[in-house]
Amino acid sequence: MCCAVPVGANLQSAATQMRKPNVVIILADDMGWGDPGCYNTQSKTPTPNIDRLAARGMRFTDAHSPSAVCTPTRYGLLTGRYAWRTSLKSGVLQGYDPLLIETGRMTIASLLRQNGYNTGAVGKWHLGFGAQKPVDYAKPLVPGPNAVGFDYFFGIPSSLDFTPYVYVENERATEFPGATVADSKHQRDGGKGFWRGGAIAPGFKHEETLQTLTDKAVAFLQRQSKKKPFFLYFPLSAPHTPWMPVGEFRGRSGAGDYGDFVVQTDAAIGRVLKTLDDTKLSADTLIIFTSDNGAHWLPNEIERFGHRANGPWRGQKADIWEGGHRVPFIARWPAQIKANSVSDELICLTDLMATTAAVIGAALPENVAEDSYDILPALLGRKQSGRIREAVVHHSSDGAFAIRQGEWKLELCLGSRGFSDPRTLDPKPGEAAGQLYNLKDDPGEKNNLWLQKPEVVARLTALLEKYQREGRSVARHRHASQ
Ligand SMILES: [Ca+2]
Repeated sequence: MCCAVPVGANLQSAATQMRKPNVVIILADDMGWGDPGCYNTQSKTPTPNIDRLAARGMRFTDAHSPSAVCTPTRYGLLTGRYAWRTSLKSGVLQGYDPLLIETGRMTIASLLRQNGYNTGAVGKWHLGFGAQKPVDYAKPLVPGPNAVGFDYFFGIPSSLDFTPYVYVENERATEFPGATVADSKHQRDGGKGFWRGGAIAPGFKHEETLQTLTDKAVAFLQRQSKKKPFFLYFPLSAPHTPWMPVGEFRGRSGAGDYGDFVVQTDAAIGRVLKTLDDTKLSADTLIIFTSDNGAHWLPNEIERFGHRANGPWRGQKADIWEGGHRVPFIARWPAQIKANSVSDELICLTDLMATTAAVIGAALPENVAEDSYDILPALLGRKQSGRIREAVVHHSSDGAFAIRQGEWKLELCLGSRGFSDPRTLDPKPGEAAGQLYNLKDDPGEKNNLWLQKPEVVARLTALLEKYQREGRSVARHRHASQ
């Protein structure tokens, strides 16, 4: 019932007739499906700017990050390929790890650069620098973002609670991380944040990072003009820990430091939107807002604040359950995407690569973007005979797999295999060896049908194994037909 729908000739000609739009991708770090008010009317974290984006664009309810944690999602977003196909089979990179993206592999940035765009990345990189471990921050950080398609880069190496704490501009640390900061106490409330101890640049202040990165993103936009299209990839450092809302944002939510930091994150997004308005670039810009995985929000915090950061979904960041990888996803493109629209299309952040190619009318070579489906038909509200994606593969922080097709979700594990309890369970003889849920009837993933539906288990297992074996989930002829 779910089959790939090739992009038709009509759509392609429509895409090529459009002026090449600017493309801005804003990737929140650990913001949950239930944080933005436009997704959750009971949210305790006011997000007027994200809500405004949704009111003027399309909001997807069934969008997924390819992984439930940072690094693999970023790899998948930029390359259109699942990161579990690389050497990274679980977890994330550390701050001294080499570049994960293979130099020579096409990314959204290199695709757009080849097609005449100015390309910039500002924010949390978390994809490594250089060719060997450990990275030496006294030397040029080559290869890095510039080597995989970005004309300009400014940002931090990895998460804001991972060492080293330093800014990198293009291929250099702006200040050598020669000082040391002590491990902070693990604070989930009280305004002091959390980070691991270690190397820090003398002038680096955690609480200023979101502001600094936003200043740089705004400056990049102010350097652009209507003469040449641009691409800005803006992976925010927030609302990931350390939760350190500043000044006017303190006390603005009903969900403690985390909620206040979500409000501050929303305001940073608002500054980007305002800059596009002020520079008269909004009308020609496709903006995507999404998040790299679910919120790191614990059951006792749901109870304490009455705020469901991951909405109705089970679990949280890192989990194989929906709370790990179902994320907010909003697209705004004036005159192309219908305002205040909602789509229930099943999509994955790996789809941004093929979609971007379709938007600019570029054909992708066969050997790139192996897990990327063109969702432009959904964005443009075109009627389709079936779903765009055949299926989506999910991946937990410790490397467990799940596959989703239509209403069925098969998880080849017991437990969350992420942060939620129980994390892992050993199968017992005669009992289910994994989890199978019907998300239509059971969106909360409570009723395991593994034993009752062996034919569905077998079918989805075979499909996942085919995707793993073949090195791709998009048919080989697919990109060439675009
Ligand atoms: Ca993250």
